[in-house]
Amino acid sequence: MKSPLRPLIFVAALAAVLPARAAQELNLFGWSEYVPQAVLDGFTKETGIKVNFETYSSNEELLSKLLAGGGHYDVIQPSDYAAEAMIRQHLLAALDPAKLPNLKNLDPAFLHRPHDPESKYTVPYMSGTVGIVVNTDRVKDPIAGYRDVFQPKFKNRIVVLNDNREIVTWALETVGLPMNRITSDALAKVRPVIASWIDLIKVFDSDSPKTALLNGDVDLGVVWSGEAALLWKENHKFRYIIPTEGAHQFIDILAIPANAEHVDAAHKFIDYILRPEVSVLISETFPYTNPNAAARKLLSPEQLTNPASYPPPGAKLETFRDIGKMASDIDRLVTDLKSAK
Ligand code: SPD
Repeated sequence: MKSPLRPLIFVAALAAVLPARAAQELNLFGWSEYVPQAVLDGFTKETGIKVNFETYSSNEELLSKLLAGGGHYDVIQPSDYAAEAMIRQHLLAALDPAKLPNLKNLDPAFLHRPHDPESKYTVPYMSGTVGIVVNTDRVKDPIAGYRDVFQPKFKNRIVVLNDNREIVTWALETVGLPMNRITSDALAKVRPVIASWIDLIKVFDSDSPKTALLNGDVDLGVVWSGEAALLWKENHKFRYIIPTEGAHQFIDILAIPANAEHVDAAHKFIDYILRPEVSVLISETFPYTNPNAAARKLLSPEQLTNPASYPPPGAKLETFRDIGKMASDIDRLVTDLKSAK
């Protein structure tokens, strides 16, 4: 005979399993071409936590989605300056170091940086630079800086990142203005420079700018260092150059949004990424500068001497800072100029 308590027992049992099941997911919002699928699969296999992965191609895309309240993410991957803006706007949760024992693997040089002076909200993922790539089979002129790239003779032979802050920064560097103290006067000064560049560019691509170079669609580019490192691995004819005017160095980080639902799973994921063997897997697929000292010890001499992954000491590099409302002025400027092309 059926027990009258049976439905109640069923409901109680269901309630007991539901919270556990809810925690078996992690919503990750990260850069495209940056997190190997093998890393996500390895994490799921070990923890049983399913990773729902969405990607973006710029910090501005990430910020606008978060500010519009779209998407509920547990781990995000902004760059240093975007994380700084998020901390200022109370959009990030403080991390629990007790849940991140692998923090010890990080090179201290990547911690306590201006975007997060106490390293309270962010963990470095990878670092890199933005520089020039030249197909030396096709371009025989000496190329040292932005002025050498953006010449009328290279019209329709250039790929650049589809990133407004980057483009404006190269123009500021070219005219000798600072990349972080941006004024309306500075933007007015670089406007004609950028307009003339836009006329020369064939491809805007932040996801995979290497593709146009590999296909032979273009011969020069201004790209992320990790993309240049992959080109170098493919063929040493693709030379990476830190522009003489100076270059942007970025630290992309992992962080937990203040409204994250799966905070425990998020810590587990970040700690998994900090394991040396997992970090090495990331470097093998996307060879940026690895901030994990324990992982770096496992990299091959070939990886460590890739000139794009590890730029020469003494290169003139600077990181971006949060520039507040000037960010929208930059967006407007480049968007206007592009639409006038
Ligand atoms: N495909 C991964 C690219 C990561 C670039 N992050 C740096 C952005 C700085 N504006």
